Amino acid sequence: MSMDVTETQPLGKAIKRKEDPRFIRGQGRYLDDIVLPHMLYMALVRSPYAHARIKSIRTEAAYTVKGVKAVLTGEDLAAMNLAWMPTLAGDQQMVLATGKVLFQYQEVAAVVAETREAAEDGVSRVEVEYEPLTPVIDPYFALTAEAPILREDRAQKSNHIFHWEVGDKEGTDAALAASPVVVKEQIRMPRVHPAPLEPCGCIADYQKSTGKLTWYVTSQAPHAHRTVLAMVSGLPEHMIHVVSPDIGGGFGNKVPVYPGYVCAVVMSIKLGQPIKWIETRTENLATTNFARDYHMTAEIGATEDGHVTALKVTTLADHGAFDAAADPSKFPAGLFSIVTGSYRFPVAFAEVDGVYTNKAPGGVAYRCSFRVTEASFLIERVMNTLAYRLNLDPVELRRRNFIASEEFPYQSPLGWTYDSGNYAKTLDTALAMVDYPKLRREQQKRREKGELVGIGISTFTEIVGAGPSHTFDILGIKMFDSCEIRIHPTGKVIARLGARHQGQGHETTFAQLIAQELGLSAADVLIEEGDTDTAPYGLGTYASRSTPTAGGAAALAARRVRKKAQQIAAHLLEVSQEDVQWDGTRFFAKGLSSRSVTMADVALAAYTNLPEGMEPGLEATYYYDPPNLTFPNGAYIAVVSIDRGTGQVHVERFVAVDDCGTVINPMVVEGQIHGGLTEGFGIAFMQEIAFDSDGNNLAPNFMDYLVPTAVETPHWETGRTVTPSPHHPIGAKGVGESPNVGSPAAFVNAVIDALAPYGVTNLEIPLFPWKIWDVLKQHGLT
Ligand code: MCN
Repeated sequence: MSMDVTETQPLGKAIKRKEDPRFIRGQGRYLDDIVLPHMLYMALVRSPYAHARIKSIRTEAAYTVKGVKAVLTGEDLAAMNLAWMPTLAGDQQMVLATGKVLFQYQEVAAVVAETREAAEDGVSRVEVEYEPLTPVIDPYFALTAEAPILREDRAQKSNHIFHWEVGDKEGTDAALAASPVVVKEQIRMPRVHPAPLEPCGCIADYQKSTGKLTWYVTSQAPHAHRTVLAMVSGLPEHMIHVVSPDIGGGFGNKVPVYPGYVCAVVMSIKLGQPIKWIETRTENLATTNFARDYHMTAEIGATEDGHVTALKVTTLADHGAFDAAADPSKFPAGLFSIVTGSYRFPVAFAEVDGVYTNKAPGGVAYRCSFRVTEASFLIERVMNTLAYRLNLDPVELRRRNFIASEEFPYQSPLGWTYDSGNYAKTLDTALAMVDYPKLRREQQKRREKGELVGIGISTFTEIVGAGPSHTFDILGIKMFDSCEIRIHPTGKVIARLGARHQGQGHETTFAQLIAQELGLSAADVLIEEGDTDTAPYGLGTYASRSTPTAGGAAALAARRVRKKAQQIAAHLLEVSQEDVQWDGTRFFAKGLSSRSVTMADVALAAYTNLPEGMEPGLEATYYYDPPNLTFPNGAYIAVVSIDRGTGQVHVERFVAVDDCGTVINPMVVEGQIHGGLTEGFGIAFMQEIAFDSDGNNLAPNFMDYLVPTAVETPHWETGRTVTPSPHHPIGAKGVGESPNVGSPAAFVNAVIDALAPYGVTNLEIPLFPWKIWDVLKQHGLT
């Protein structure tokens, strides 16, 4: 049941989202709604080739189009020393290509005109002469001596980007050699795209008179964008004002800085007019940050009675033409080292090699996850293989290997300290929801009738809240987050955070959190994010970090405000500070509950009636550097049947039990889980950005890249367990990515379970019906 926004003590209540009325009524203010006086429009010339030498670029004809004002090429940028920009992974990316193009749809020139149509017409008149080169599409081939070197700009003459390893290699090899049972599986997570409904874009508005640049941009991380832009452009950072308006979905796609952004800024400075650039759907799908493209091999050692002894993982990561993955700098493979998952592996080793190919750059985002989705998919899939090998129920295998609740904080062999969890309880809750023994009996009966029915389990551990400054930074910037709270004289509150929501409901949930700490209702608290001139510095919203980092800052900023409020309350109650008590909604004199003041009373006094010598006002800012990440987890069960006639998989049931610690708003959390499960369903069954041998992107539109709609999406059944994070100020863990991280393996394990009696133990996603149909045919099941 949803509650009203005026409820006091709102933490944990299903309060309706404050932002929804404006979105539902079409009153959101998105980038394309912003129209500035004298605004011009930009469109980009893009390469039709995946790999080609640029012989010449002729721009004259573009100027013959009515309304075209200017054309920018890589040579122009090179003359300004702006030909290259740093990526968040610390690589360099060409802003506009010079010399060579390295992926299909790469940015080659920018055309600015009075209308979008004229800009696009201008684009069609720019003449680029290319000499096609052999594209490198297969990442394994890219590492061979026969492969051409793609990045001629780099000192290192190889397509190899990085090698990263973690854990005890010798110990793992020895443990595997000594293990009575070893299973080995190759698992690929193909390239996918987060496909937000609103593509990326910006308006650069440079005012010559003041020298100030206002940059409206679809940004999940406005402060980081400001800093990167300052680094790239040389503009002083305080003269850049980034405004991230309402965002129509981000899912990690709006974390990086894209070449079009830099071109728009350069053009605005050059022409002294605002420049709007918004991608087309194809530009978004074909050039902006994709995710996955991990080619993984895992070996698990175990005893005959099903206790795991070691895990070894080898991975090739295809990063495309430029390493633009938004991974924290100490972790070129993101948080992949969570790959030991929920299980007590005595020893483990993981290594990842990054490689360049002629594909669009990127490599991390899709409900972000910083490679946790890849890691969870791998371990949950290979644990399934181990269960078949041992002839053990996958539930039983998991039970035998779970980290026990009393073992937390748990030190994983790959370096993480898991904060808290009760995996057995979470799994038991999910099993009870499906009545597992009954479900297995029914499966048996249906199998006997010739039906292909499968049950898939995934009991994953997430790692979220990239923040602790001793461990995390992006381009050297520490990943703390922040909140500033001001209480006005009438007791109304404005709170600004360094996070930037894109649909996650922060206007409601952070209002609830702050209201709870201040004894107010969520209606009394206005949340503002996304404006760098007003919000304190923060690293933004991705990696489910807002609750663990900005949420921690919000709670602690509120407590800081309350501390001052207590001093003012003592003055109003005419008692000493030690004799003031707080009961959650008011301050009262110890032992005298009839003498009390509310936060609103205190707020008025903060501006009108202060104790002698006290600074007026009631506000505080907190920069929260969390001591650790948070480790949400869940148990997911999928039940599927396969149509023998078509290969179509029908998801009959899906039960998701999540533990994200203390819940701020159960309705918002449920919404996050529904959204993430739907994306996980898309990854398992519908989506792949594939390339042909010439490097042509085969899915640069919604005809070929499928996003689940209400028609395909299964019905989700959700449940919850709560194990608070011991180090977070309110015990909350992040949740946004969990369903996307945990669900793909449950789906695939269920399909494999349906086919396991016929000897199938591995299938490569996405499980398109035609792929399943081929498998059915091979096994005589059609
Ligand atoms: N929440 C809560 N109690 C908890 C944990 C979270 O009530 N214990 C609430 C939060 O307060 C917040 C929401 O759930 O309102 C998600 O919180 P959190 O897990 O902290 O994640 P973020 O806010 O940092 O969002 C990031 C995450 C990621 S990484 C992507 S990508 C993503 C996502 O969330 N992109 C989204 N969810 C999305 N949802 C929408 N609608 N659009 C996107 O682009």
